[in-house]
Amino acid sequence: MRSRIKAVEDAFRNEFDGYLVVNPINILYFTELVGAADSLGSAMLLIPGGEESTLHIHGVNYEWAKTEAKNCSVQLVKRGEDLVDLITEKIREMKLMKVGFDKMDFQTQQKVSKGLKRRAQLEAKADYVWDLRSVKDGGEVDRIQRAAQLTTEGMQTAQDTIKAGLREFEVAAEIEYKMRSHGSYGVAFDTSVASGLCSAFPHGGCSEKKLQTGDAVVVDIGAKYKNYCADMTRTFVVGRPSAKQEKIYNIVKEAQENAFQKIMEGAKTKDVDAAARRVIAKAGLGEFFVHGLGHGIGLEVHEQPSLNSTSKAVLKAGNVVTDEPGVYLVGYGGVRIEDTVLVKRSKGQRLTEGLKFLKKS
Ligand SMILES: [Mn+2]
Repeated sequence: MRSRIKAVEDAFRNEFDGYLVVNPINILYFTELVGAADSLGSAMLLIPGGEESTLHIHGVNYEWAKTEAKNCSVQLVKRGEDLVDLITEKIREMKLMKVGFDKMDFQTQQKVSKGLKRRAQLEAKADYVWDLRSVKDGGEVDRIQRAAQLTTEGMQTAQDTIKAGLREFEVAAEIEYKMRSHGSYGVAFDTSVASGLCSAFPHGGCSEKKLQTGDAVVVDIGAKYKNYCADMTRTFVVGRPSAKQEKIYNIVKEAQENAFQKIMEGAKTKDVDAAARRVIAKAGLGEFFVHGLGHGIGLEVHEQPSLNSTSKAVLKAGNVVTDEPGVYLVGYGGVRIEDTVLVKRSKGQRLTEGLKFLKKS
């Protein structure tokens, strides 16, 4: 398999003679390091087209990176050395004339530009990286699939646990314990167990509120496996759902399925969004579906492509996206159903699945 660094070299070749990766998550992507991006500290990966790439990294992470990083050499940034000066020097030494980068704060950019003394041009351009990251290779799909299985197990626990009198955080604790004890590396985002009126807030969070009979409970969770995330939402009702709850639930379920049927290579993301929106609008609830249908997912919970009414993206085989329509009635309650879906040639494949019905107990 072609390394990710080779792939980005091929992509930037006509525009740049070098590329600087600064965003820590992109560094994890190219070096295939498994670890938390925020513990990576400042590090920079210089990819000079055609020559060996070098990860410049501080002492605290040096030995780890030297052992684990793939596709590049690893160079220690010694105590007292300045990473930015070092990179600038390297660019000059290698006589790179036009260098692209993914993300850099303004001060750093100024410093590099000044150090280059107009001998080389520096330009922000990250599309190459987002495009590459949006199409998952086999190893990435395996990891997301594992994260999705763990997430589905967590959701099963939510369904088994939810009952009147429990607090939202107690349900969250059971879910996280299940995912973690079965192999999750952590949570992809804060576990959300939003009950009653809070279920009408798309990012309802999780509080010390007690679940009450009749509450809708929107559970939005994600496990993480070797850096890769999954994302799943189900809506439960404490006790017997009312006719109105059941009706709204079935509309959202139909919307989610309708969009799912459209997911395949070549589909316009705005058409997939429209397929869900149409069902909800037809039921007269269009104004209460207040967000886009979904988002790409991988090393981050939200990445390319976006699935919404203004998105210009077209699905590619290997994208992994969420399908998550919702209806939110403020002052009443909300329903959202979400799965993580792998895009294939002629269909989508749900990586999270099951539990498609309201809890009745
Ligand atoms: Mn989501």
